[in-house]
Amino acid sequence: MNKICMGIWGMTNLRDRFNVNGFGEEVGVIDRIKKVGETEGIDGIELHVPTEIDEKNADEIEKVLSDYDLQMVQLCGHTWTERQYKFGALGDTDTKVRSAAIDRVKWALDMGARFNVPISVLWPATDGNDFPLQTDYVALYDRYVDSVRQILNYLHKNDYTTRICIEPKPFEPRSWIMMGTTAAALSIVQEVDDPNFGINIDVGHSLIAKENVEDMFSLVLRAKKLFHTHFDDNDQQADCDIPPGCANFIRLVSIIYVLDQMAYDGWFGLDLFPYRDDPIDFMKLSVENLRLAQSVVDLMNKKGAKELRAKGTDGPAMSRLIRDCIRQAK
Ligand SMILES: [Mn+2]
Repeated sequence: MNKICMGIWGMTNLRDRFNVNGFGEEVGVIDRIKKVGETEGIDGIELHVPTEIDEKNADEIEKVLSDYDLQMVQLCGHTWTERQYKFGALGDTDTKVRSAAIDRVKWALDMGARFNVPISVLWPATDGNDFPLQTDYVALYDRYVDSVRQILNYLHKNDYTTRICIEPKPFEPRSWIMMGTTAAALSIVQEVDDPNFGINIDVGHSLIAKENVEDMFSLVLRAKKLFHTHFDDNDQQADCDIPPGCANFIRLVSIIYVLDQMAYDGWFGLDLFPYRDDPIDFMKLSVENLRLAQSVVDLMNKKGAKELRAKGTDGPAMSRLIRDCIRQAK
């Protein structure tokens, strides 16, 4: 069964642009990891260099991970939380900024090697545009791909086994973020064509891009490039990061169905932002919904879902099957 891990960035006082002080209390990194460890059904964490881990607290983090039998699943170089990354990072026009971003990702790989981290995400948060024609996207892609190649050369030179994933998102913080759709990210991944370079689909990002999520999962899985997942849900208006299955449970079932069909054996990551709620409750609800969706899919497999899908002509029958399996699943 796929293991579940939690991104610890959402487990502290969260701010939005209308309340820059947040509605909660600050929680330190070690205490956040302990909360993950105390939550049944979660076996790993995701975090960022250097905002959540650096050389100063790495020993302490190593100890607490060991105490709670947690794995560090994803370690991301933070390339959007500082002034220098205002207009971009791996694709920035300023070579100094671009070098700093490349070094930041290398730092995440070095730190990750110590923890045997399987995944490192690249999110091009500030590489994009706000104004029409502000950004030369042709040149931006050239610079971004060059940065990725430098990072992959470093990875192979050091014999690191970490797999790097682009996580596409269409907008926020910029009005538009480069390669903001799943297929756009896949086109860059296929251009670079490296065994350690693939995709992390964040369900919420795909939803705000108004994508057909089951199509996108199928596309990336078919290309053997789905290295990681971020689960969360929203109503396709904003990336509000509520637990998976809360806005649309049938959609969660359809994602899990495709993952099962293609024998995805990676992690189910949780990228949640409980602005007004308890992070532990968000994690529990996520585990419940993911496991329920998996039970529904198991039942669907037993009741002939594959045969129903084969011709693509049985929409109402499939809808009844999903409904009945949700009723019966435990
Ligand atoms: Mn995410």
